[in-house]
Amino acid sequence: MGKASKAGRKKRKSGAPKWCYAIGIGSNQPLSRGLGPRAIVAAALAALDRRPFRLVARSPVIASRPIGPSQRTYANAVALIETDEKPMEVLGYLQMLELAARRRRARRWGTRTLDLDMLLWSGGIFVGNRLSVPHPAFRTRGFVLGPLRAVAPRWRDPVSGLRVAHLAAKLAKAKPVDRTPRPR
Ligand code: A4P
Ligand code: MG
Repeated sequence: MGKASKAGRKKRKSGAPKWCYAIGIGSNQPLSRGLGPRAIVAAALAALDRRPFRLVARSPVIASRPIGPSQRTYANAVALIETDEKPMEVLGYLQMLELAARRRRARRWGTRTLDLDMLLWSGGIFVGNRLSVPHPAFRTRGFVLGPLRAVAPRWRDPVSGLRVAHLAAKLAKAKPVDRTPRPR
């Protein structure tokens, strides 16, 4: 972002939100006939701009090839949000939004109407029973790093010490052929 890492590091003005989070959004199953994955991602971006969140940046919505057992193309995006809420509280809100999208946790990496992952937090590292931030897999996924680079290229991963743009370049180098289909 520049923006988010600055938001994370800058001194807090009174009244300014405490924390900045990068949220990964994914969908590869329609909710209904008129509400497909792209529309679900757009609705999630709108929901992430409601209290207690403020949306500070959003990436373009991309179409990406599924990783894992599911066959359907995903719509993916990344949102930067500001809030006073701490990581466990934010996880609670994210899971409420997933539930509202009628997500059923059937199998790991299965088809899903809406998946919201906490990728990065301006507070650095968080490890709990039900939550690990940074998201353990974010460094190895093009569908995360591409959109994340669009909104937060300079945000430094607190684990590797590398900036998002660097992680994205490393991943692209490791996988020189981009097989991600173009957005429809
Ligand atoms: N949890 C721990 N850390 C986090 C975190 N940083 N953010 C816990 C969110 N949740 C976190 O997640 C299982 C549990 O992880 C949660 O209850 C929470 O307490 P889940 O969303 O129910 O399960 P999942 O999403 O099936 O598993 P997982 O391992 O989170 O999968 P991912 O990493 O979300 O991957 N291919 C494409 N192209 N695009 C995608 O978006 N997504 C997945 C799912 C697979 N393939 C994909 C995509
Ligand atoms: Mg998930």
